[in-house]
Order: sequence, then C-alpha cells, then structure tokens
Amino acid sequence: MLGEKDIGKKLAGEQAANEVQDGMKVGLGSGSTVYWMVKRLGERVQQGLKVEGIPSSNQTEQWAKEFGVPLTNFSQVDYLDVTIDGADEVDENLNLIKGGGGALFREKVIAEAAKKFVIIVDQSKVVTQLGAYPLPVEVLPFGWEMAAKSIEALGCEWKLRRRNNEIFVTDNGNYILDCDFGMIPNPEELHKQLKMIVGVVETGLFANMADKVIIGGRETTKTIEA
Ligand code: ABF
Repeated sequence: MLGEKDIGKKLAGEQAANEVQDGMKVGLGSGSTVYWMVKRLGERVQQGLKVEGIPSSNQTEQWAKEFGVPLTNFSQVDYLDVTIDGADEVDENLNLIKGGGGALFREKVIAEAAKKFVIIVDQSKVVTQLGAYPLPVEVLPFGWEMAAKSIEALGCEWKLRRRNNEIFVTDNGNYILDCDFGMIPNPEELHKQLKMIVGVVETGLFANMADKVIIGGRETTKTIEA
C-alpha cells in the first residue's frame, strides 16, 4: 500500500514519462521519484517508444537496465532533449536543492546538457524559500577539511556525510558535506560563492535551471512552468 508521498511521486514520475516523445534523448535523474519515471518509461519502450537515456547515478543505471530503457552516453550525443529529475526542495521561483541522494554532480551535468529540465516531486518538497533542507556540497577528498573551513566561513554548520558509519563516497569518488545555512534568500549568489572555494566540486543549488515542475498529489498532479 503506497503512502500519500509515494502516490505523489508515482503520479509525477509517470506523467513526466508519458510526456517523453519518440526519438528523444533523456537525462535520467536519481531518487525514488525518478524510480517511477524510469519504470513508466520502460513500459512505454515495451510499447514501441524509441528513447535513449543517460543515467545520473549507478542506481538509476540499474533501474534503466531492469526496466528496459536503452542507455547512451555523452560520446554519442551532443545534447539531451529533456532531463527529468527529483529534488529535495523546490521554491516558488523553481530554484532547487538537490543532492540528498548524493548524485548532485552528475545530476547537474545532465541538467545542463538538456534543452528542457523537468523536476518531479511530491507536494512535501515545495517550499517558499530554500534552506530547511541542509545543502549538499560535493568536495574532493584531498583537503576536504580546508574546503569545509571556507564553507563554514560563509555561515553554515556542516556535517561530513556518512552511511553505515563510513564516510559516504559519491559515484565520482568524492565526499559530501551537508551544510545548514538556514534559509537561503539568494540561491544563485550562495552557489557562486561556494563554487569559488578550492576543493568544492559542485553544490546542490540548482538556481534558475528548472523549466517545469510536476507536483504529485494524492490523486492528481499540478504543473508549474518557469
Ligand atoms: C534526486 O532526487 C536528488 O537530487 C534528490 O535528493 C532526490 C529526491 O529524492 P526523492 O525523489 O527520493 O524524494 O535527484
């Protein structure tokens, strides 16, 4: 029995998959909402849809193989027609916090490569201002402690992400600092400040990038266009 959030994720993911057109190259995001999108896309491939996807994580790659979504890579395509991905927070200007799943770097690569960037979330992700969710920042392992000091100086409390008591290592071999800046009134500015820090690979702030957000509710979805 799916809970209300999962129903919303499923509805949003399936709608996004249903909007994919024949022949498209699709960026496949990460997370449990994307699971439903990839599953539905696989069903449509079985019905004859011609698509190829580039996954943003090893987990998404596994789902694509499980559900039969053909895969490609950036040596084969010059761009993506659309990237479909989840988020941890979406504000009223469609700015995002992403990276709760640790895939933010590749997620940003496929988002930047796409003509259209579509976000799929359940209602609980929609906020008036970003920041209640600690901002994931991907850092190189070498000298991460120095990067953390510079990040802290921007006004946050950070935690080195761990999983099962081990340091969490991203698909790219990097670490994640979860940074509590409090509310973030200017996501683009904070992102730029963070990217200036030596050792910061990427941030989970996706400012002014999303073109559309599909919000799944209990029975229907709501769509917001940029
Ligand atoms: C992914 O979607 C991550 O950036 C983000 O953490 C996740 C949201 O997770 P879920 O869809 O499982 O709620 O793109």
